[in-house]
Order: sequence, then C-alpha cells, then structure tokens
Amino acid sequence: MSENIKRIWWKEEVIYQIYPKSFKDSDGDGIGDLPGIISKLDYLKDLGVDIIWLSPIYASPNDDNGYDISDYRAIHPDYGTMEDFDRLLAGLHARGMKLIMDLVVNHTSDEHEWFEESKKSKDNPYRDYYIWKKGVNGGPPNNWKSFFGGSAWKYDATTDEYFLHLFTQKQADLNWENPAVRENICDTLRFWLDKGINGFRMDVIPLISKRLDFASTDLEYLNDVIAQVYSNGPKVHEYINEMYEKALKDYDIMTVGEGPGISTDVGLKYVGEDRRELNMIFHLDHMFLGHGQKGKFDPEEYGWADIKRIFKDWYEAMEDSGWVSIFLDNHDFPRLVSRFGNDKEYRVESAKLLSLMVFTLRGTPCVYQGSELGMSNVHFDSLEDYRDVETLNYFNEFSKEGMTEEDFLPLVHEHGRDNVRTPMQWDSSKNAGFTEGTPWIAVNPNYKEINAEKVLADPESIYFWYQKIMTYRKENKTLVYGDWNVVEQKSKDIYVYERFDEDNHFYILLNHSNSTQKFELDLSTHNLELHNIDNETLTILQPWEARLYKRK
Ligand code: ISL
Repeated sequence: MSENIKRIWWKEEVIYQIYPKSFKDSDGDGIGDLPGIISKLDYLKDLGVDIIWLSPIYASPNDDNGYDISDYRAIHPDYGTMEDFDRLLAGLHARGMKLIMDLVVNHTSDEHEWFEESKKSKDNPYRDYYIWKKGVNGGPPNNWKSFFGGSAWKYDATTDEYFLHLFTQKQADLNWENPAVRENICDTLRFWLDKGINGFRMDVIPLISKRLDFASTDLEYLNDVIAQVYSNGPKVHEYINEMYEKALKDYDIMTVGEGPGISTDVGLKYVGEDRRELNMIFHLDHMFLGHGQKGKFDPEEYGWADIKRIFKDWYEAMEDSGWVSIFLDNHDFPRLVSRFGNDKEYRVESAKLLSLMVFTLRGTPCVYQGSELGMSNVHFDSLEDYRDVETLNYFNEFSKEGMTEEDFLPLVHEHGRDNVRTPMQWDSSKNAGFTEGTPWIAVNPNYKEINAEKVLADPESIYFWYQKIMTYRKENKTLVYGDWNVVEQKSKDIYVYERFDEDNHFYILLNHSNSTQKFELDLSTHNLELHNIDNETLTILQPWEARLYKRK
C-alpha cells in the first residue's frame, strides 16, 4: 500500500538519458562531446527534467560505443577533458539538476591495462581478473553465445586458453570472484562519488556473478539463456551489497540497475527497501518483447496485451517495497514512437500518448534524448550507413546462413540500435545542427520536419507536452506514490488505469490504436486536466487520444 512507500527525491524526479556521441558536437569532429552537452543545459532545464544519465564517456576503443572501457577514471578525448566533466557537473548542479554516470563493470575493454596484463601469462598477477578456461575438444569451453551473436569465448594463443566475453570479443568479462576486482571497483565508485555525482546506472548488473560450473545449456531462446544462465548468478546479491556497504551507502545518491534477465520473481531481491542493494531497476521485459530464438533480429509477434500484462506484473511485484524506472526506449532499442506508436499519420498524437503513460505509471520516468521531439526510427538503404557492432555482427552471422543484405535491412529498420543513435535533431540546418563536420553516423533525413527549433516554436508541440506533464506530476504526488489499478474495458485497444490515494484520484485513458474507441467509465466526478487531442465527443476516444482526469 502506498502509505508504506518511502518518499524520496529519486522517485519524484525525471531521468533524461544522454547518448553523448550523438547529442551535440562542439568542435566539428562529428562526435558529440561534453562542451556540446554544456551548451544545451538550459534546453534541458527548460524541458523540466531533473537527472541526467550520461551513457559512458570514459576512455574506450569504442568497439561498443564506450560500453568497452579501457580506463574507468579517464574521459575519452573525443568527449573532452576532466575539466569539461567538472564544468558539466557544476553546470547541472547550479541549475538544480543531477548527474548519474554509467557504471560498466561486468566487463572491460580488452585494451584495459588489467586485460593486457592478464593475457600475458597464466601466472600474471592480473590473470585472475578475467575468466580464462581451457578449450574442450578443440573448441570453446562451453556453448554459451554472446548477446551479439557467435560464441561467448575467444581463444588467445599466448596461453592457449579462452576468455569469456558475453558481449563483443573486445568486452572481456571481469572475474568478480576475485576480491581485488571488487576492491578496485569500489575505489572507482568512490572516485566518482567524491566528485559529487548523484548516482549510477549499472550496466548489465545481474550478470556479474557467474555460474561457476560453466555448464553448456540446452535452452534455445537467447532470452531464456540470459535469464537462467547468465543473470542472477549465485553471488550477485552479495556483490551488489558489498558495493553498497563499501561505497554507495555513504552518499545521498540513486542507483538504477539495468536488468536483463531480472523477472518479477527476483526483482525485489535487487530493490527491496530492506535489501541494501539498488534503488530501482530498468527491467527489460517489455523491451525484449518480440525477440525470438536468436534475439531481436529473429522477431516474433507481440501486442499491447503483453505490454499491459508486464506492467501489471511489475506493479504487483514492486507494490509494497520496490521501485522501477518506467521507460519505453533507450540507446539499445528502437524509438518509442516507431515501436509502440504510429510514426506516420499519428506521430505527434502517439508520442504524446506514450509519454503520458511513461509519466503516470508507477516508477521513475526515464526519457531518452530526442523523444521530446518525437524523433523516429531511421531507414538507411545500405548496411554501410550502419555503425552498431550488434547489427554488423548479427549480419555477419546470418549471412553465413544465406541471408542477404536485402533481407536483413528491414529487420534493422525495425529493431537495430542505430535507430536511436542518429544525431539529435536541433534545427533544420545542415546535419540538423548537430555538427559543423561530418557526423559519425548520418542524420535521420527527416530532420527538417522533426527538430528542436520547430518544437520550441510550437506551443502545442510534443516538447511542451512533456514540460506540462512533468510539472503536473511534480504538483500531484499521487501520480508518484499513489496506488495503481487497471480499469478493464471491452475494447482491447484502450488502456485505462487509475492512480489514487486518500486525497486524490486520477483516471488515465489511452487509445493506443488507429481507430476511434468507446470506453465505459463514469467521469461525472472528475475534471479533464490533460488531453492530447481536442475532441468534442467526450464519450469516444479518437485514434491515439490520451486523457488524464482528476477527481473534483
Ligand atoms: O540491446 C540488446 C541486445 O539486443 C540488449 O540485450 C542489451 O545488450 C542488454 O540490455 C545489455 O545492454 C547494455 O550492455 C551492453 C551494451 O552494448 C548496451 O548498450 C548496454 O545498454 C554491453 O555493455
């Protein structure tokens, strides 16, 4: 019940994710950077977001755009210097905003000095920082597959052993069994926390404890392998608790764990209020919908019934003592308006509807850069325009089985991560105002239609809708802490739910379809407070119409 739920800033505030490489370039090298972000702080403040989550900005060979770190305490020169970082942090704090950093400690780059030492010899002091195994029958130690296709093991001739990499071959998994690894990571946490940052988003945190038998698996679906073999290993809670006790607990910060493989039955173990582990998780159940046997490029059908079931299950699992973040896209998944909305004839309406949902389900809302503009997926004609290692690796694998580029491209248009990694569209000038140079990935050709300059000039735009709802949520804490309940409807194309506590009651009505829909609800006791479409027939919802009512 809501009265038991602890009231605290990180439940009330809104997170905004910046993907630095694609946000704003200040020096014309085609790559976004920290001074670029600093130049947009007033834009972010005016939008009304509170907490900036910065995807990795550390030293990295960029095999996976910074999720392969070679020095946890250095800023990548593409992004600027530590002085730039300090200015960014100060600029955010001066505006009453906060900063959370991406913590990527399941693996490091193979160019991290720990790995460079580790691979030198079996008796190197750093050998045990990573997971090395002998091959079996001339092949890898087991049949584990990487998240990005192919074996999760890479052979290294120097010592005639394989090392584990659950992601690319340049992302070697750390061995958390080794206390020196854990001590080093706690030192790194304190290094950043002492600078005054406000928390961490922890990358693939359920993966850090491995099942030490390293047994091959019979499971066929990548999602099942992730949940049952890679995630939630035997010591994961011990390790997260250790980070909490040795570093996190001494600071007024927030932590959010990215949770591939965390399902509702184990969620509370990570975020229960008595657990001394994490504050909230990004569960990925709705994001992994439609991922078939071989993952996202092997799609299966799914629908809103699945989305609604997942949000209900998670609400029930977290109701008493847990917390999640609510989001519908990030740097790993397609644009929310393209995936869950209609990015053609109802782009603006459906973008507004989806954001109302993000801001009114129970959890801390997280907005991905460009969603406030209604940015949509990109459809490049050739694989040459794509940059993401996941896309390129999968094509490499699928092409061995006979798939052509022509067959693969529609899958990339639908599911590829570059959909959300094209540059932020600031205005209608060359390269959407992102850079004076050549952008590292091409701008979405729709930038003349969809850009920040345009939405800022239109009081009815998606941007101002975001601003309005965020203000409204701050003024109406029932939308943060209140109970949540679905009001069942005959039509399966509408989503009606209520948020309530002793003082207030809200109805949220969402028509997530391209046709008009009837609903059954007595609204005589309520006032219409927010709506995305002017509609005189109050008993019928127009396509993608969204409304919020409050009790009189
Ligand atoms: O996008 C996915 C694969 O299709 C997800 O499974 C994703 O890989 C998973 O959620 C883990 O993501 C995180 O760790 C990866 C990095 O590539 C992602 O960008 C990051 O969010 C490895 O560090």
